[in-house]
Amino acid sequence: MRLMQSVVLVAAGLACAAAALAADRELNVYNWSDYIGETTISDFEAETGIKVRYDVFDSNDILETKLLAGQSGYDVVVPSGNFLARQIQAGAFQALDKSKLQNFDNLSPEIMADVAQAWDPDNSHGIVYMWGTTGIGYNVEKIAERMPDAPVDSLRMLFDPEIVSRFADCGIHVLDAADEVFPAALAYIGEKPDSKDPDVLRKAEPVLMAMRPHIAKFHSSEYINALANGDICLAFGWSGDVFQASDRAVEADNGVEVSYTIPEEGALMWMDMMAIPVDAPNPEAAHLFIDYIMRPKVIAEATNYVYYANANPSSDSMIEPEIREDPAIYPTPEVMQKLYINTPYGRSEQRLINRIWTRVKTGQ
Ligand code: SPD
Repeated sequence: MRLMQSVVLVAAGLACAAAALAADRELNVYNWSDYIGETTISDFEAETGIKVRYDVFDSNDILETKLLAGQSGYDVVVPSGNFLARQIQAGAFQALDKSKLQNFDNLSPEIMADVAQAWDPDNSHGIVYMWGTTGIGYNVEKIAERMPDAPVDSLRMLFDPEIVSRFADCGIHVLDAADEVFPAALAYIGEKPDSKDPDVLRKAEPVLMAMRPHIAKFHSSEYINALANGDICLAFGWSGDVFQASDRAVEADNGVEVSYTIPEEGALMWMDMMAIPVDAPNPEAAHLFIDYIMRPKVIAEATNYVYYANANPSSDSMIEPEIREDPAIYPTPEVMQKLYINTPYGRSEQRLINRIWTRVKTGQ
């Protein structure tokens, strides 16, 4: 009997050890959709023997809800800088162990200094994954048919009711991202895009309400295929996603031409940051993965696939020239002048924004 008990205990112990070992060889990544190289994950798995569970989201709000509830089960997540900043404050992340990030020095010191100033003091919790702008994606032919002199590089395309109404019949999508649409509406009326003044924030509501009747959908990822297939003609969306739409249309050889512009009134420049949740099951593998992503070849392949800029200048020579030299992807200093960043809203400003945004989306 005693021998039997010992055998059972040993077997249970072995099962636990095996489970722990398996967990050690697993990594849970939560990233934006359409935002990774074609073989990035499989290459990492082949090199390290670590199995990756890779899930995707298309909204900072969704990621934040999971993170702040705790026990998300993720080892690496990728919030944008403004969300990272308040999630650091909320204690959602563990400090990075830089001794495990040998490739940290590949990152642009200028960009990391900007990140430290805006969102992550000392760069202690986040590593830039990729970055881009929020602007205007459009179907060249359908827009020209409806308005030959359409101001395609202006926010008037969305916020001037006379203009946006002309495109309602061919379909318009707008990001479901209040933290990006509010600043754009404020930039349009000449206010500071990142204003936190409630009186200024309230001025966005009539601008957004005037656009509302002409919008088919507020959604943050469907517009890629919708633009590519010619199902919509205008989107307020993310730079690389619009370029992917253009690429998909070319691949499909369907005669759809998609283009992207940075509005002359200004555009949001955002950065998405890799970070490790405080309760990550496998922080060791998380550091390995983040370090892997910072390799010049790995991040260059990702940039070449998804058309988003990265913060790793040592990857530049491996980036397709048509991408590296496109000022809508890697903005020139002149274009940079037009870009702004956003910082987190405080609790009461966020409540105000949420209330207005719900009214805008429901049209009430
Ligand atoms: N399809 C990938 C899109 C990545 C967009 N991140 C944008 C965050 C802007 N705050």
